[in-house]
Amino acid sequence: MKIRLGLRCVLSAASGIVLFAGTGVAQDKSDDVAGQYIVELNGDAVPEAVATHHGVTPDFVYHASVKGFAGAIPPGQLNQLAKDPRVRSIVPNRVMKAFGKPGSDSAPIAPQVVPAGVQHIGAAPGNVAFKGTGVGVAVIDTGLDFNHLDLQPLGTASFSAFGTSAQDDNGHGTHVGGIVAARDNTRDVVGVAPGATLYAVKVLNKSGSGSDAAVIAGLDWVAQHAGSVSPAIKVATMSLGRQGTLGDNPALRSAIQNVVGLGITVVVAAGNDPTLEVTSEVPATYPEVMAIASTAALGGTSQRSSVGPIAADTASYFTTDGAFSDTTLMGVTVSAPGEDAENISKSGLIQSVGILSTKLGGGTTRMSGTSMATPHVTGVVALMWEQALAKGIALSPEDVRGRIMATATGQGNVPLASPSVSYTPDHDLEGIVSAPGALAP
Ligand SMILES: [Ca+2]
Ligand SMILES: [Ca+2]
Repeated sequence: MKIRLGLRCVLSAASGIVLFAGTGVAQDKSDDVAGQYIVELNGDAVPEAVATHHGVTPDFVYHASVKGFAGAIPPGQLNQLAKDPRVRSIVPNRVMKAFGKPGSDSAPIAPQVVPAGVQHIGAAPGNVAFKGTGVGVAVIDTGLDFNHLDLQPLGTASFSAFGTSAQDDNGHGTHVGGIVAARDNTRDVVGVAPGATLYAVKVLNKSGSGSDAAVIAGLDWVAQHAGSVSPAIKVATMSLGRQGTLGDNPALRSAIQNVVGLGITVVVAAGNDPTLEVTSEVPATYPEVMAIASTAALGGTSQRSSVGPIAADTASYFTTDGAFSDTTLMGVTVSAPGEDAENISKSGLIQSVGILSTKLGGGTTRMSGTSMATPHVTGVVALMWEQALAKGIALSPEDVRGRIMATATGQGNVPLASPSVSYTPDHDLEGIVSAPGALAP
């Protein structure tokens, strides 16, 4: 029997921007960016030539991950473009958002704290033989804080879809980056792969919002630079998305497919709406990516006598999930900690204690979301790549997925079903990502 708890969920800090909070976030046609379209071209077409021919001045031109362009296109030109044999698809540009929620701030920490999520997946310093050294990780997000002392040194190359610096102006990307690779030193926190090098790929703005067109631009930069930067980019992390379907943006799907085709693992947040299946989240539904759901790293507390505390490895009240299909390769690949714990208040509301990671401007802060679960897996992929490079072998994204799924902790038992009334169990108990498991010979 399902335990009924409150529909609303209270965060530890009411201030700040609530990105994709809880349930009922409608993302239908109202998320189209008015008048903007993404045009995908045949592989031999020249995007600039097609745009010029139709009088379009694009905001983005894509060459590396997909051929095409995006920008404002008036209806008349749209009709002409649709008749051009060089055009493969035209879709409206849509809004994409970060999948993280701010929690309470905390002061800079000394000495270094090993966050609960890092410990829980077995990646605490000294527990595994690799640190992700020599592995590049693209953080496709709101940017990274270039001045944060616990992320130094960052990759020397970066990209912003907004024509400015890739310096983080929101904090979400910096938090995600710290979960992947905060340094093993004496300050702040430590990430899953503290030796990995982070590349800032800014596709979300100060509000944590972006678009399909900006995300494709980020993927295009990754495809173009992954092999030429040092260290090379082997994994990309995307704690973002929108509601959608497998086929609603062929250009975005092509861009992901081509990045994955370069041997780069793409790890994507499943989404923060527990009423949705991952098959209705883009890009998490794409078979080429690893979609990550969120669990609590630790057991929580309960102030309500009729309800026990929420145990470790319980599905987060906010997580989108959905069973993995061996035939379609769609669904959640694995779960990972997207919050430290969930506590139940006297009134029966679930309160999330966020993951501790690096804060924009220095120090640490807590955030919750599938945004925070995803970089735990990304860090494990970086560890796996250091191991592979030491052996002189390459890891295909399917190798990575297979090993991570096969070695997850607690398969068949966890995630435990969330007691939140918003959550519907998918009955696929895929387990929690394990760093030692993924690195086992
Ligand atoms: Ca540190
Ligand atoms: Ca599941």
